[in-house]
Amino acid sequence: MKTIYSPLHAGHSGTMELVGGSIVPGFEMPSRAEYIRARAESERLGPILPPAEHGMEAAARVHARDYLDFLPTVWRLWTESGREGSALPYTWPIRGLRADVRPQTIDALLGFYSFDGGAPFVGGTWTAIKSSYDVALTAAALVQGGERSAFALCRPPGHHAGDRFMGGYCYINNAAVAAQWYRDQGAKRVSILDVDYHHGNGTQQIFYARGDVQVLNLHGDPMTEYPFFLGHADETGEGEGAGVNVNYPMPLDTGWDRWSAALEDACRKLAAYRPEVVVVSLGVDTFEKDPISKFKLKTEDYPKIGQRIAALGLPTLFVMEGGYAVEEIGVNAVNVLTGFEGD
Ligand code: Q9C
Ligand code: ZN
Repeated sequence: MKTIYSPLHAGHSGTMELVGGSIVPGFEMPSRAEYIRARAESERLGPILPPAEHGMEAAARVHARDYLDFLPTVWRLWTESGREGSALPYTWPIRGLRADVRPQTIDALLGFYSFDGGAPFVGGTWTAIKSSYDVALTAAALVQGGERSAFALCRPPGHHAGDRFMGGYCYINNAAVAAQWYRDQGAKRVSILDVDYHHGNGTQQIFYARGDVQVLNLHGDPMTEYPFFLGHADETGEGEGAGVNVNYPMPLDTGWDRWSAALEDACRKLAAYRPEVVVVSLGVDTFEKDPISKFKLKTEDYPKIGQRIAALGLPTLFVMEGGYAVEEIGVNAVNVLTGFEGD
């Protein structure tokens, strides 16, 4: 399997985030992608290739233009207003406030275009976001071109980003962009299987009323786990998308037995949908030693995830999402991919 990787992710570094009342160094750090790249290399997963540059048209198929236009301007607006450190929002237009009026100053715009304070900007952030998007589309094209699978080593991740908002370390929803791109290339139906520990609220929001992109999510129960406000089992889609969104919220301490039963059910629903291509939102923050998550998957479980997905017998694009046990992230992520390939 080919891996698409860009070193430009590394400029998105030194971010800070709010955890339990303290501002601390961001868990979503550059070494994550480097551990994965190194492991793909040492396991001889396949060639590691750079992305081709893409225009923003494919992003505009799932994100609002005004949101996409805002992202490259954030750091300039932030520094022009005399700030240092990570650009972060602190006010959001929730229930009872006006979300229909676009404000004019950077602090307000950051809140207007986000759902939490978990998507910081530093000087290299936009370049990293753009490289991650290019990685996703370049890998997507390999599968479109006839390869059975490809690995988009995306950083930053994407599945929390919705049509007009960032959050949870995510800015452009790489998996959603790729799924839409397959549709635009002629695929009649596409499935997104999200195995990240956190619910992919952005992906669900983007496709919720659509019947042409199935979204299946396995994740920590939002009653007690981030992102808290989406991901319940009764969210099954609406309109044309009725029945095409499937959530598997699971309790803390979920291990392989329960998690793999959910994966089995998801894979059956996926097969019944008969997609032409599968996009896997590949998070490995389900790992027992993940510092911000509460599932109990073990390193030896990850190849079994890949094997089950391979058994679907469908062209498959893997898009990297979360995973914060940095030293083990490479082994766990690549285990899914080698499991898929059957070695
Ligand atoms: N600031 C992904 O795995 N944690 N995102 C919030 C308090 C947010 C995870 C902690 C976790 C986001 C792609
Ligand atoms: Zn996650």
